Amino acid sequence: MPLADRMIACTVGALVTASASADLVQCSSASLPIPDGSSSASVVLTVPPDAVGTVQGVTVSVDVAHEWLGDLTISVSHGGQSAILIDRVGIGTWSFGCGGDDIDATFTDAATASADALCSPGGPSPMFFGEILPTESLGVFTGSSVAGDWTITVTDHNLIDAGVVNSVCISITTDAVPCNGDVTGDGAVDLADLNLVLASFGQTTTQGDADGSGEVDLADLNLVLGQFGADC
Ligand SMILES: [Ca+2]
Ligand SMILES: [Ca+2]
Ligand SMILES: [Ca+2]
Repeated sequence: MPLADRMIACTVGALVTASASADLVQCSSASLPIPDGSSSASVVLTVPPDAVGTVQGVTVSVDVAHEWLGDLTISVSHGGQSAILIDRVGIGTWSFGCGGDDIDATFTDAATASADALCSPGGPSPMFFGEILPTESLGVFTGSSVAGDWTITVTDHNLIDAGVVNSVCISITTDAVPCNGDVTGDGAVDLADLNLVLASFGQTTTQGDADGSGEVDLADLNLVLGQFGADC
């Protein structure tokens, strides 16, 4: 059996077990002032309309400088759905809510810590850090198209103490099959891609180099086989 055929035979298992998800990350690091007192600042992260796949999971990373976190409500919206990340933490415990400074945290349904639990007088800065459970589940976006605008809105509800959004990132797990196996660039992973990889096998070339490593080898063959049949 030719070498390439033997490699196909032993790697074809990848076709069955290949991961069927991909992460898509969109960020903004533009500094955005948060108007003080019942005003909002919004960051719009746009996933291009040609992005394929539906949402399997979402996390939102937020870096905010603000001297009185109890002033703030932060929410994320997309495709007619929205979820609140924090909502005036500490209101009910203290008259003006949590008096801590700054946020550098990732909101994820997988977290166990709540923002309420992280707020303590004299606590660290940033007071909200690490992974934080959002007030409302980000699962509301599951099943929606990944494409389109994802809007993170920060509202300051109380005069005195303003702040700035330093950066925001949204990380989306999709059910789209990764498509770097489309080495011919025609929008499908099929026999033509397999043939190109095999024709270039063992060579230092960009032709058929699915993973961009500079040479065509077993890793590239596995990528094509793992994505075989995908529309990109
Ligand atoms: Ca304020
Ligand atoms: Ca192709
Ligand atoms: Ca390669």
